[in-house]
Amino acid sequence: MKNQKLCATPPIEKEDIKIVAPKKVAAGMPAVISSLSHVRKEMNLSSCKSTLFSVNQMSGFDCPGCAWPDPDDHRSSLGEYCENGAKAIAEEATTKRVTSAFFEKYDITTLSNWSDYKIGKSGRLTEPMILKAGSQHYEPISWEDAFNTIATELNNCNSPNESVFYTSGRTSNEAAFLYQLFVREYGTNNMPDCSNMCHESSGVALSETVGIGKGSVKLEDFYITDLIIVIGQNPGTNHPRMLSALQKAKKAGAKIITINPLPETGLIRFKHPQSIADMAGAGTALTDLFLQVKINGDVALIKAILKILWDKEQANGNIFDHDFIKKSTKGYEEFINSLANYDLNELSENCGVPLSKIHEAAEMIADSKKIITCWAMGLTQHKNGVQNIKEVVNLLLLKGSIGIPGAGTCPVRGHSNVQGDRTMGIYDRPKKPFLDKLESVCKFNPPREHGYNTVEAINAMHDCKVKVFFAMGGNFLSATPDTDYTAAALQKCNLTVQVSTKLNRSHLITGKTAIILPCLGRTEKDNQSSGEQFVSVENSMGIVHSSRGSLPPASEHLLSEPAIVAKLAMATLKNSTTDWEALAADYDKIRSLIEAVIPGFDNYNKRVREPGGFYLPNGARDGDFKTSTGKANFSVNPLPTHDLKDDEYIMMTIRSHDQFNTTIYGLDDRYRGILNGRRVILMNKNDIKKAGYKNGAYIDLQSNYNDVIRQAPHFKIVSYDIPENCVATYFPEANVLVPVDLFADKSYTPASKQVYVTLKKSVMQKLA
Ligand SMILES: Nc1nc2c(c(=O)[nH]1)N[C@H]1C(S)=C(S)[C@@H](COP(=O)(O)OP(=O)(O)OC[C@H]3O[C@@H](n4cnc5c(=O)[nH]c(N)nc54)[C@H](O)[C@@H]3O)O[C@H]1N2
Ligand SMILES: Nc1nc2c(c(=O)[nH]1)N[C@H]1C(S)=C(S)[C@@H](COP(=O)(O)OP(=O)(O)OC[C@H]3O[C@@H](n4cnc5c(=O)[nH]c(N)nc54)[C@H](O)[C@@H]3O)O[C@H]1N2
Ligand SMILES: [Mo]
Repeated sequence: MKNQKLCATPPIEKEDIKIVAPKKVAAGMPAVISSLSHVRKEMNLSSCKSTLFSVNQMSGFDCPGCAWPDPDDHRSSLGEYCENGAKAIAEEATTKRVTSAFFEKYDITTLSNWSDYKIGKSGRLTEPMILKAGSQHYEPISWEDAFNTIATELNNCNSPNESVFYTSGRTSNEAAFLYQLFVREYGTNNMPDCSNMCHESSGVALSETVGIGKGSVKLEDFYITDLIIVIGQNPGTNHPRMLSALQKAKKAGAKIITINPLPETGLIRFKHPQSIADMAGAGTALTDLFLQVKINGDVALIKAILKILWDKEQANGNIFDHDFIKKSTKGYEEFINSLANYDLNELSENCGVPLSKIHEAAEMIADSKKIITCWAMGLTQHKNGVQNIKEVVNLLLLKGSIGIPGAGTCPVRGHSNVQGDRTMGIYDRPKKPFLDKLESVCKFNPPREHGYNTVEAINAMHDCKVKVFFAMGGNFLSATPDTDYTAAALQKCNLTVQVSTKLNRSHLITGKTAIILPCLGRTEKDNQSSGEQFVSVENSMGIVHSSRGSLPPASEHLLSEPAIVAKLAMATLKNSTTDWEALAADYDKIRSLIEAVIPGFDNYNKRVREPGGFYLPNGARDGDFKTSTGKANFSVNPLPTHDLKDDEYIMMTIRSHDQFNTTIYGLDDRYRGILNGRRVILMNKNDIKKAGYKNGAYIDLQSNYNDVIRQAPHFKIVSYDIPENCVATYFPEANVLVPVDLFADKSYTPASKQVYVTLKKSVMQKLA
């Protein structure tokens, strides 16, 4: 098409969105049918059988979907199956290919005007490609030339800090460790990662309060707990295998409280796709009490619950665990006194949950000794994301519900190895003990000053302080906030490099020169000169286990991520003390190095070969809180306030059922009943009426933050069961509205769940 412009944001397309009633039960037969149809479209039958049957088996590969753990004991013969896991596998194991002929045919402007769905469906990348300065077409480049081009550009920087090395959370422990070693030998800590946009708020809050930035529970704790609180998380879509754990917990007598602005189907009722009884019957009701909180009303809601508990404690005693509070915590007095500053009715008004329901929740909590709290992006991606989580910790500490079996913190991670990547040292603010160890074992002086996190990296690029941007996986452009600003930032770099499995928008909005380095995925065999290799990953509960692919690689030209890092290091570093070639040839050698540097990996090579892997040490799990005070810390967290103007709404950007972050599997959000399109805005029916719109009308969205106006046109209004003044759109379509300077205090996590927006009637109504 003529006159097209390079398009950084998902383009508006002709669409025919259909709205039906939200589903009342999750999984069951429709989930099986949906996943099989994805698998059939992408894979051939024999590879489909061998992959789906070996996913998450003790000797198979780790599902590239989410980070929910596998059962320690029994695993079903059909793989630890889940609908969205199957889609993630089909996406990677697709038989479609992006070859050099593809890039000859399509220029980057044309491709950038495709939807993310269409871009992703192009297939697997097959050979290294370069986009030369000023060119519209990628062309093939040899691996050697690619590494030399990158090395030259890196060595031309005035300082190593003029380059940025991003990581996305699918990268294995072995690749991540080598990658950070290379980056630090090169000389910078500029290692932003997807975790900065994800659970960084959890890491900061948990480190300060309980001394470890990870969750404290094991899967088996779910089966002996009294109460599970699921807050700010949609497991039915994003962690479907968690529903089987919730179902098992319910059958063992646990109660479940759900706290969410939306009545998410997965939390209401569930049919286990591997249980014949479930499939034939009505399934299991999961949630006992649903608290429909306003967006960012969680601190108000928890404070209200805490106040009621405190009243009960004063009246009857026996509600708080005073032995635990005395022995293991700090800051109780100050915290409990701070509750007097709040009025129960005001808190109820503030969070949008009626007092009667808050009393019910408090009653359930009062009656429970062992409580597990699960959360995800609904808590972390707020200005007060860190404080949201600290308030959750306050509740657990009062009840003594941490460091004992059946109780504790459960931040449910996103990417399958995002937790492991951080353990391996992918961090812009590495701790001194880690750097000291790296220095003594690897014999070089690692940089000591902090590097850029994701938000800082975008700003630095925008300020022309960065010449080279290198990404180990992910889709930086589309995952980050403020898409137009980030696009401009990336375009100021001399060189952008993406190590990727699939084509995405970050390959199209680039620095002056761009390189694609195609790599092996999880599902594929990894042969190195010493023989076939496997990698290892750490799941959400701190279990490290192996992952071994079984499919032939998508192309003979692919390299593994560890091999890519090693070859880049050899091309770049002049006097490296590391034997890169040996490490890439035999991953056991990488694991030995990890064992020497990182605590908890003793006998790594032996233990990772044991079925199911091994647990990493976790102080909070054992009641040993390694904080600055040596105790678990209560905290006083202010109530966030929202001064919405009459025409303003607070918007959360969420995932549909048919996507993995920026990878769009399909156009249906089946559970929410939104089919065949993604440019929708979920809105309360009273708000629609008040604003003078009709359900189904098209509006343009605008956010105005610090006097910068950001726009996203053409969203269809969908009347939905969401609190008044709150609206929801999908990520990444609405990322263009998320201000780069609106992020959580301390963690820098972009506040993508709390963007103020206004609506305007769209000049374009339905596109014909
Ligand atoms: N299939 C699939 N699986 C995935 C992913 C995927 O995209 N697709 N992504 C992976 C990744 S990286 C991650 S981090 C996780 C994300 O998993 P989730 O955090 O479950 O994902 P979101 O869609 O961002 O959902 C946030 C939930 O929080 C609610 N919420 C939003 N704001 C608030 C609030 O202020 N308070 C409360 N209480 N709730 C709120 C929303 O209604 C929604 O139910 O999933 C991982 N797994
Ligand atoms: N508005 C808004 N923005 C958000 C969020 C939100 O809720 N709202 N969520 C945030 C969260 S929680 C996260 S984690 C980030 C995600 O940010 P990213 O991790 O950067 O994004 P993904 O979409 O997961 O990355 C997908 C790409 O990874 C590549 N890939 C897949 N598998 C592999 C592999 O094995 N190796 C390599 N090298 N590449 C691979 C493919 O090319 C694919 O296109 O987005 C964040 N952005
Ligand atoms: Mo995430």
